[in-house]
Amino acid sequence: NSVRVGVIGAGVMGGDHARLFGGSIRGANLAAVADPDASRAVAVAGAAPVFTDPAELISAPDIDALVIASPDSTHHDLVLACISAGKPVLCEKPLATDSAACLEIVEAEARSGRDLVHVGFMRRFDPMYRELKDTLMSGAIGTPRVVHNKHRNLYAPDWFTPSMAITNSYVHEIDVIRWLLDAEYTQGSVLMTPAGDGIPAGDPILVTMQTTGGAVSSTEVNMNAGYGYHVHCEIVGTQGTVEMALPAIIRTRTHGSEQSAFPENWIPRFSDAYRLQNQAWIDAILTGGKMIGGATAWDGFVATTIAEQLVSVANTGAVAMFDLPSR
Ligand code: ISE
Repeated sequence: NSVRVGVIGAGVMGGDHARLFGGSIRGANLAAVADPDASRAVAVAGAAPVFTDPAELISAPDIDALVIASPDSTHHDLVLACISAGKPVLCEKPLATDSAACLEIVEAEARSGRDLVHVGFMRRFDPMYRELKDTLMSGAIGTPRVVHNKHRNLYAPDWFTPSMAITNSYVHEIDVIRWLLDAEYTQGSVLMTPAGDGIPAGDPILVTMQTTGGAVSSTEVNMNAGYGYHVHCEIVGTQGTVEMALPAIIRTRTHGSEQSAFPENWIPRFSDAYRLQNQAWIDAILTGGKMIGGATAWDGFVATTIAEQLVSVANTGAVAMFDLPSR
């Protein structure tokens, strides 16, 4: 019994999902890939057939479940098409580019009466984030007060717009901090840095947030850090702190210096997270149960609605007092 997965989008993420479903996920197989550029689809599809129209892939009778890894602006329509087809969908973040579109998805899924939609907030499955959460929940560091985050990319892709630092990158912290703390956000603000050295204004940014439990967070989102991909989180509690120890799993010493390598992007850093997330998604489909630990459509809505409100104050220096409807 194998779930026949169709992957939509053959870019960096679509390619990685295709590779995972092509052999690393128990109970699933890569059944097709769709991309408007057939040659890109062929490059990641292996022996699986390719489509140029994602709608055809979604409705194909021999496809059981879909992964959406196409550009952010296409997510809304594609997720709705999956719900209409009654097929489980794992959509890369963000769920949609604005909160109203996310809410439409939440409502369409509720009408279907099934848990069809999950969002690829894979950090929830990252062993390092999981250990941070376990340590916090054990009570070892007391009550959490501050969460410090670094979110650094080697360089911004050419299609990146300034607000995407929030809507496409910082959404990860929006999701993972509320998951770590089991709290919601009450207010937030964004500090911008000026343009210089060929890097546009507003890169890096510093985002500060207040949460319902009283803990605050600070996050540097840097799209052009220049040295590698680097995500780090430290939680300060009333009795101690806990943080990610290493950027890499090995350290090399030669010629009087010490080296610890940074990956080029998020795929090596979060490889375990993607694999464990995709496995949990397939396990839930096979058993007909709930996906354990995954982000729901509601979580996708929360992340986008908070991101949207931060973007609206980003250039003003004002504090956003978040408006989050009740579930
Ligand atoms: C990218 O889309 C991701 O999802 C990565 O995890 C994130 O670190 C990066 O900044 C985003 O652009």
